[in-house]
Amino acid sequence: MTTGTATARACANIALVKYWGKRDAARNLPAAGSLSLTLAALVTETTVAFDPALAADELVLDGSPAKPGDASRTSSFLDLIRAEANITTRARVTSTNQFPTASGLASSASGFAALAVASSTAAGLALSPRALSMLARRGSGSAARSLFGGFVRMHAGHELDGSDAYAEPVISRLVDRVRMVIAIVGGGAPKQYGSRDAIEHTAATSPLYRAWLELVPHDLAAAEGALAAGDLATLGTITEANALAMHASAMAARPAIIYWQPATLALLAAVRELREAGAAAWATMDAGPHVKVLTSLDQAESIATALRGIPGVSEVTISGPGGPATVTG
Ligand code: 2P0
Repeated sequence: MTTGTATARACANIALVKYWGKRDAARNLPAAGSLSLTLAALVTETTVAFDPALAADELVLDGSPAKPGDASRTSSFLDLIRAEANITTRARVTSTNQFPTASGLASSASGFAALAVASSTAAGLALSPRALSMLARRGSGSAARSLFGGFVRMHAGHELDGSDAYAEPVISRLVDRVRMVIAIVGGGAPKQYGSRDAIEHTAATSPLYRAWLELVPHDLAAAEGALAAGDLATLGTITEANALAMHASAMAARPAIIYWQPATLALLAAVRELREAGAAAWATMDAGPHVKVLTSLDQAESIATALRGIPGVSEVTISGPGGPATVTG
């Protein structure tokens, strides 16, 4: 009988080369690799308490009982932990995001990374970072990357069982120089299309999906080359182009998936103007209307100031690189 309790914290990450496609939905295996930056400003803290008195798992998310869909996804993840630890005990999970949940700010990445670390620790499992990354991937693909700090590479792998689909850190001296300016559009309202369904719909109906998948390995190789060379301008150029290609594939789905709002386009134009004026600024967008701008430590404040005045932008935050997911209690 297990009664373990553990608390973990994990940072969300923003992909510079996006994950948008699966080779196996059941095992949640990505169709291509991806590359991300873990962010210190986007933190989830999760406590898991296995309790023999519970008849079912319980999930409290940001202070309220979770919606049935979130609760069942968490319970399915805990089933993986229970199978690994050979236990049947149910758990109480309390998770708090220190940023807007489910609005394209990668809360599933930090959420499932924190859940993987807290639940495996509470169940008495001692897993390697790679095993934890593969486990977190089963919860959410991007969560595999949030196990690690700084720049992180996710491998698509080839094995049918997913044993080579894990993330690992990428060492680059750029980690001391980069910042991400996060411009929130529309007050952090929940997104219209969850990324899981949107990925499936894009793969099933978009005539640009194949082209997108063919592009990713090229962008990954070029981005890794830029990281090795410490070349922020090349990394930024790939980051913005890759995000636009991902969104193009989603917009070409039938019916279309469009995450952007007018303020998203205003932010994209502002970033382009800043760049034309000599600034180091490159935009990326995920499954939501917000714009995240890759920039350098010395320019982050002036870029944030320039974006704050744009109509429809409700909040602008600067984040440095975050560290790995850790047990905190
Ligand atoms: C990424 N996104 O690379 C991309 C870019 C959204 C846009 O990973 O189905 O929530 O749980 O594996 O991880 C969001 O997808 O998808 C995501 P699942 P996930 O960050």
